[in-house]
Amino acid sequence: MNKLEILKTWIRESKNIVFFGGAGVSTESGIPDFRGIDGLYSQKYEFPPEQIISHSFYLERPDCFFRFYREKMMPLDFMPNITPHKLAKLEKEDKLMCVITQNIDGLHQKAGSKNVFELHGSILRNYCERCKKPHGAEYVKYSEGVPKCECGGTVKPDVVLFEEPLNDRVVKGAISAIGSADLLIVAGTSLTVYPAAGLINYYRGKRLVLINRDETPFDQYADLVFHENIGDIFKEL
Ligand code: CNA
Repeated sequence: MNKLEILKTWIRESKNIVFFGGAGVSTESGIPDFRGIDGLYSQKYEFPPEQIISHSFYLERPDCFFRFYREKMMPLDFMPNITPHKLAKLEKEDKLMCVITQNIDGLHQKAGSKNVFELHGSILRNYCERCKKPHGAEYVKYSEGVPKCECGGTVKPDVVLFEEPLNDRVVKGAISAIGSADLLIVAGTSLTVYPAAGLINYYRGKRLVLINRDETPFDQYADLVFHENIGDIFKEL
């Protein structure tokens, strides 16, 4: 049996599939990743992106943070590609337990997925740091300078910056799902950002599938590895 046939068989035989994804899931919708060849890290900025999107930089240079954030991290008009659509369908068919994503673009929900653990938050949620009032993504995207609430507080995106902890409830939910999965599909992630990448160590099954264009540090632990475009695999499923 070839690798694709094995994956199809595993999906057919599974009842508790968990999908763990990263920025590579959205590149086929036109949203650049960080570490792929066309990713943000290959472009040149005044400061390295990982510095700009850190908590300390947000506090020290909020104007510069929001300039970069609006321009590079707020892809509001993009539509889900085949992978989020197929995952939403698998959830509807009661085969997929949940999607765990490091993405912040909301594409899985746009495709119809209900059970999504967003490890790094979402650009679609924004809260005033002072009065906690929620603000829409458009409000942040189309304001100027540092976005302010009517009360004068800064509107902060509900996105986990470098140096910030992950949401405890989200992490616990993700760990519990991975721990009870009969098939774990990991796709479109360089698996270099922690603690997110470490969560796949909670998988106890024997069907770990990795789909990523580039090699990852976890390839050696996977039971099936595809170094291909995710969409090319998902369109066959
Ligand atoms: P990453 O480190 O940029 O890695 C992405 C990986 O996906 C790379 O190894 C690529 O080779 C691979 N890849 C890209 N496109 C495809 C494709 N079509 N098929 C197969 N493989 C592909 O991204 P990670 O998610 O691992 O890193 C985590 C960061 C990236 C999180 O904090 C995210 O918030 C952040 N991020 C999110 C988005 C988004 O929400 N769409 C975009 C860019 C970065």
